[in-house]
Amino acid sequence: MRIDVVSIFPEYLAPLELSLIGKARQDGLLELNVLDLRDFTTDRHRTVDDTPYGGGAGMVMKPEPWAQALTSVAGPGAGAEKPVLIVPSPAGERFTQATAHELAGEDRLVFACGRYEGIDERVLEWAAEHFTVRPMSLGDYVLNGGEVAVLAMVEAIGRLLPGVVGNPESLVEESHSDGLLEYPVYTKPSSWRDRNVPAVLLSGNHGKIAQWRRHEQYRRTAERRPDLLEGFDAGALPRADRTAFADLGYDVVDGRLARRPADGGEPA
Ligand code: 6GU
Repeated sequence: MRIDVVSIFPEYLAPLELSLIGKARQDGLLELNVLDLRDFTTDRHRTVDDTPYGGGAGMVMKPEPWAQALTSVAGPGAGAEKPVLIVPSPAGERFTQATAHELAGEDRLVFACGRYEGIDERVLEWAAEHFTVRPMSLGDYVLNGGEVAVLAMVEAIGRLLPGVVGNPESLVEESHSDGLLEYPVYTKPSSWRDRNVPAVLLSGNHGKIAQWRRHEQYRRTAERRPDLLEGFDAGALPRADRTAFADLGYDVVDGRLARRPADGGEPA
């Protein structure tokens, strides 16, 4: 995979030289280029922003440097397929593990890091001729610019590329891989400061361990992220799992989980 990142703070992306992603680049599994948007300006001050039409606070990123930068990355020599242009923004569509998997299947990704109040909207309209444009948000909070979001998205995508994570098994049983939060984990010593590792994990009974872990996933997800359970596909679950969900206040309706109403009445 090839990734290009355009930013006015290229140094912000330096952590992508480290750890798993840095190693993937060294191993040739990932080609990653960081471009400085100011290198695509033509004025003496290397201006990238201006005041917003219609008034209001803050500054807006000017279209010309963006068009130059994006043309240089998408320009002739780019493959037949349009690269995906990801525009980090709190106003974007939500980036999830499913998005990471989807984007990990692309040949080319380009990230356009906005700062200030954002990029002139016409850039995104124009860019659709050369890219599949995807404004993406990490969640419902505001960052000062797209760079930190790009660090997160590139790591989430990069670790799914073949060969990047040494043991691919570790991608299977992790939070969000099956729509649930991960179960709690323990290591030696089995007793620490009067706290014992749950006995089932020492039992050697792999069926029992798998069931305990699944039920811990349910319990944790119900407590921390009940939104993930609403509509969860429970059609094929064993009876013990349905009972576990019933104990957590969820019924199975038409094969899907539904939170039992507080008044004990029928689910809507
Ligand atoms: Cl992707 N960008 C910015 N600037 N703020 C965010 C975000 C992205 N996701 C959440 N907040």
